[in-house]
Amino acid sequence: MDHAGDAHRTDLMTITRFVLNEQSRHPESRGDFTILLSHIVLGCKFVCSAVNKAGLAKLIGLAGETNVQGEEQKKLDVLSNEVFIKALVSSGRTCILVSEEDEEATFVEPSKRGKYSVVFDPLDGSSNIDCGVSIGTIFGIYMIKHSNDPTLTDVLQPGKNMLAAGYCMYGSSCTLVLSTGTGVNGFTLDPSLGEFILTHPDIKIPKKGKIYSVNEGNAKNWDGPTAKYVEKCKFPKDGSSSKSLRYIGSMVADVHRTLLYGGIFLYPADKKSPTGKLRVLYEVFPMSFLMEQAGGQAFTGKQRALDLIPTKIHERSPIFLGSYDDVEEIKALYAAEEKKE
Ligand code: AFP
Repeated sequence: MDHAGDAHRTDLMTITRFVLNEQSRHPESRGDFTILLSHIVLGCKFVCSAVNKAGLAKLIGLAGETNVQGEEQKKLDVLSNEVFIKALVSSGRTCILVSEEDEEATFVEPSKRGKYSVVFDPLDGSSNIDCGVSIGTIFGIYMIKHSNDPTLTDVLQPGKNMLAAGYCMYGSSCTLVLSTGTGVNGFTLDPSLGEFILTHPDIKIPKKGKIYSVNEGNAKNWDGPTAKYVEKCKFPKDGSSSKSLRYIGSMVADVHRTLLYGGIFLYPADKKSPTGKLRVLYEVFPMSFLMEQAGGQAFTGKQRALDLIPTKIHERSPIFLGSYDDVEEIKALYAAEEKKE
């Protein structure tokens, strides 16, 4: 009998237990972060269940359409947003919420306010919903300075000031990847227990990868360094093998693969979108935070991504993130271009 294996199967490290363990290393902590996280986890479980039932329940489709009972249907991304906003407000630990779905930030009413602000995309990759491809929730958490007088400047902070970041991927399994600033850990939802269990402890991204991930359909509009980099991936001149291309078009899924297998994910600026497509606060920052915590890098084409100071809540930025050595290469190409100018 494999007693060691048994111990592993019976001594389950749930995400709550994991965060409580981390909290015990900070004697001054009063459990607020654990409470906030448990509300984020609740939102993820709800969205996971809704995504799994979407085809059956006809939750997909256009917001505003009516179902057979004559009730107005909500699109999954609209529904997910409502669930997260309500869960975060009711945690009593948040002050400002920025969601991809809402044009304006939500300022929590004073009686329910706490010291954290959460920036999030409740359902990223939503154009993939109708064909059942992996999608996800992305979030980042900041501590605010004055909870009695919160302002937008509390969230317009560089990503390096985040306390924690993570994503939940709704795919063949439901996986939550989290960093509280001391490495990256992955938890998989056990549907029979309804608990996220630690399955990927201390994730480290390979130093160099064999995969590049980019929407090549935009190639005609790329700038010089991006075009040169992708050319190098396909036709390396140093005798190394070409890299494989993998692109899902759902950032959570593309970044998750990059984190586990190594390689690089690119969403560059191009002539049509000079600031790229992805949003700084709830796409670029959380994913860059996780990459750095896993030993990789994240670069905007000009600077370290986490040093960027956003001026608007829905600001966009180009992003190159992944294995340390692969990002080093693209940084060198941008540095060479800058020297020429
Ligand atoms: P949608 O939410 O519109 O599907 O966009 C997804 C996304 O924001 C991100 O998850 C992808 O990495 C990226 O856009 C894909 O963009 P392209 O379709 O332009 O490649």
